[in-house]
Amino acid sequence: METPQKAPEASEKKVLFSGIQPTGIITLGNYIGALKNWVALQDEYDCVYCVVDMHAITVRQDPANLRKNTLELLALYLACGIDPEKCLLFVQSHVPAHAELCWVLNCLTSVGELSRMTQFKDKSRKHADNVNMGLMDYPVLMVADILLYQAALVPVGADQKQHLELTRDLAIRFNNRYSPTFTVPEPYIPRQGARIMSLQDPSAKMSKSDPDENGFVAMTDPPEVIARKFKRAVTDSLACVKAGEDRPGVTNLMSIYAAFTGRTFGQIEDEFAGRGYGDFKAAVADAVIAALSPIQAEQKRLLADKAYLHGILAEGAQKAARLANKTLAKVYKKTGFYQL
Ligand code: ATP
Ligand code: LTN
Repeated sequence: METPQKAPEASEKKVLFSGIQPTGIITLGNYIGALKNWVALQDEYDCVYCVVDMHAITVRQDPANLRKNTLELLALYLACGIDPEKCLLFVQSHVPAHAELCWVLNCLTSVGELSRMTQFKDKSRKHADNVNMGLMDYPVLMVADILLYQAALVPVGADQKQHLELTRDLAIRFNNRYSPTFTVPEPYIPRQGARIMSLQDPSAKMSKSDPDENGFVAMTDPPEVIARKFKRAVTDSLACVKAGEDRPGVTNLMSIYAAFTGRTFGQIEDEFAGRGYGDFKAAVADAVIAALSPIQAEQKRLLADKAYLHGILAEGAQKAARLANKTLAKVYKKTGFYQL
């Protein structure tokens, strides 16, 4: 089936780029911090949304799972409301220019600046038996992703801020060393929900790799599991729904509730004045279930139509490659690679 996707170059709108790794579980944190905003921004920008499978292999992946997760993530993008007629959707490994630009950028990046990256240090600790070069080079591949499409805006969660700073640094470094080539992008980090915390340890980011499954809500969790996880969420002994720096558990639940109801913290405090955590947690769970149920059903429906999904990816790969190769050709020329 023909799946029309508009190429970013076809309009005057600014380009927006983002990606998520197909590493299996996608959490409520990924949704609130990233995906939800992708949907909201798709009319205002020319959006390019990528399934970053090359990033995923920086930690060990089972090949069959990686393949399965890639299509599931594409289906999730669509199920969340990303419109393939408005956005360019593709898989990173389908466009060789990502690895090619990464190589050139590697030669402009110092080992020191990569070894100081917070995510690299965290992941090196978590995967101490597999501190591979890809893990260290992860941010440079991300820089290549963004710069290839001349993106002006990159919607991500707060944990990616440092990687966006490197993106800006490398874009400016290349532009200064050669001549203006790359758009220098801005991060788009939501004011609220940029860092959804673990339901079990509100001092840690909600993460899919948390060994305690009660710490995260997966986008595919059934309603009863979601309800149970919120019921068990760690709060405090004050038993009053009020936000505060000293009350990270309740504040985190309020951020989640705010993301799905559009209410402010003040409104949430009024709504639950004089009521206990039991009521509040049930309301948060209900709001999350109401939002996720239709997404889950739609993802399932889409996954039954592989031909449709393949059509989107085939066309996406072609369009993405055309855009990416345009930038890469400029880079190769300026770098001094012999042109035929
Ligand atoms: P890991 O949990 O293994 O570190 P990750 O979820 O951060 O992985 P990705 O799947 O690539 O890695 O993240 C996709 C997007 O989700 C990024 O924009 C990231 O900033 C955002 N994100 C991830 N976790 C959270 C969170 N807890 N709160 C808000 N945004 C998040
Ligand atoms: N590192 C990102 C995923 C990612 C990304 C990107 C995000 C890879 N390439 C380009 C935005 C733009 C993460 O969220 N862990």
